[in-house]
Amino acid sequence: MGFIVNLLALALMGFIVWWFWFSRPQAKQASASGVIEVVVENGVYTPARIEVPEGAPITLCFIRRDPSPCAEKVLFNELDIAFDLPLGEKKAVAIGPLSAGEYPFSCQMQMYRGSLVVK
Ligand SMILES: [Cu+2]
Repeated sequence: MGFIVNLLALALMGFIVWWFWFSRPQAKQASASGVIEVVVENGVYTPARIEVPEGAPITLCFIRRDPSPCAEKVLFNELDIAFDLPLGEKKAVAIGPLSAGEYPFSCQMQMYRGSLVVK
């Protein structure tokens, strides 16, 4: 009996490790056109980490699926950029070119969080 419990515990641990490993937000690279779609839903930006090459202009295309007011604004504090997201529509925002660095973005309450990484 104890053996089976141990086996179950081991399986559970394996599952948890697997879950944390694979559920980590994947960084997304900009396509050749420089357009990156970002879905705003369930409290997260997807992708939450966007990698772009230094010196290239990019367009972030936000798609807001979350009706809560929390999701309605996007702020790039370091870039002095702020804009509203219409619900259910695409909102394209041209950014850059930027110098290398990390530029966090968020909703006005800092619940949605993302990062634009320029390399
Ligand atoms: Cu918010």
